[in-house]
Amino acid sequence: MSHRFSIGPWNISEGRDSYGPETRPAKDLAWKLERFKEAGFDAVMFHDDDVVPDIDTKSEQEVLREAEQVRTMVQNAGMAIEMVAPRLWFSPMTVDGGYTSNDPEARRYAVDRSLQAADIAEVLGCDLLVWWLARDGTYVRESKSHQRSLELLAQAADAILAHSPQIRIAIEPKPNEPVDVAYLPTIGHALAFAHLTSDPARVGGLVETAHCVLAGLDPADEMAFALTAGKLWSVHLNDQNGLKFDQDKPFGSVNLRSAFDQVRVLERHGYGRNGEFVAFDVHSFRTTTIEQGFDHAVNSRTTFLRLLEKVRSFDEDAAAALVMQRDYQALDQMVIEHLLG
Ligand code: GLO
Ligand code: MG
Repeated sequence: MSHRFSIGPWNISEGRDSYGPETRPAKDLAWKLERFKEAGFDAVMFHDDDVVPDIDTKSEQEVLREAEQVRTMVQNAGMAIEMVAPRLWFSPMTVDGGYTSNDPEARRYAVDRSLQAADIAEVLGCDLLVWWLARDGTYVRESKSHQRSLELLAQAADAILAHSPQIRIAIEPKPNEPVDVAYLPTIGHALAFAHLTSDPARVGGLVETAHCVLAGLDPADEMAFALTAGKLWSVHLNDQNGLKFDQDKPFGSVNLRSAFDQVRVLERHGYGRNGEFVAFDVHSFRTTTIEQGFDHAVNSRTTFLRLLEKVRSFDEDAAAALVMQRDYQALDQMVIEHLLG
């Protein structure tokens, strides 16, 4: 089976970080689509305001009209649209969180904006709404009640599920950053949370490599957990060098063996058979020029395909025999030798 690849416009970025400004010029969607297509990507991931910039200043009618134009543009570029994510972490309304803010007006804003994002998804012809709950957590744990926050999250999910019968919500768990402690830090939390909603079958997950590392968990196991439940609806493959800020490094660039294990687990479970995309959530280094500003994604895709060959040529029978003999030492070296080629 061949895989289909997905990427977001935010993955070609301007290089700004907390300590300094942009190092690359901004490029528009048309420029990015051209690069995506040329590099062999099949689909685009969008935030609601990637589709409609300055979204909060526009009427619902204008928003949907612009979404229609983007749909045509992406179609003309020969690509599909994988998902839409409401960006609930930029607005002054969501300083204290989206759905779990202590301010009822802010919570209403978060839900309204999410319903609109579901409408945008419908116009774009996709059924996946991604929930990266950036600010739904706390800086000061005593400032919110965990139970109350879970109830608020369930109410928000229910509002979306009722509003858009075609939508599935894929929760992208992350343990921290920008908040100190998040409410849904792992895929286990996300899938347990699904059962607090009115339609658990329509609430699943998206597992990102870096977020698993930040949670001190194994990315391949986190993916396998969701796959076992039939709920791995997307992945954000990237890499992360230990416990620090979220790095979104090229896939396989820190831990090649872990990347091999992730590809192996996806392959073993037949990931992609139900139309799932292999997506990368990767960022260029700040030192990279705009001319090389998409190489990190191209390289991630290449690494995935190289590892897929490694997975397919891995002698699973020999590995199984070593497992039978409980010779895990030999198995360990067998994997290393295979990766070294
Ligand atoms: C940040 C997240 C972010 C999301 C994106 C889609 O840590 O990985 O990039 O994946 O906003 O919701
Ligand atoms: Mg991500």
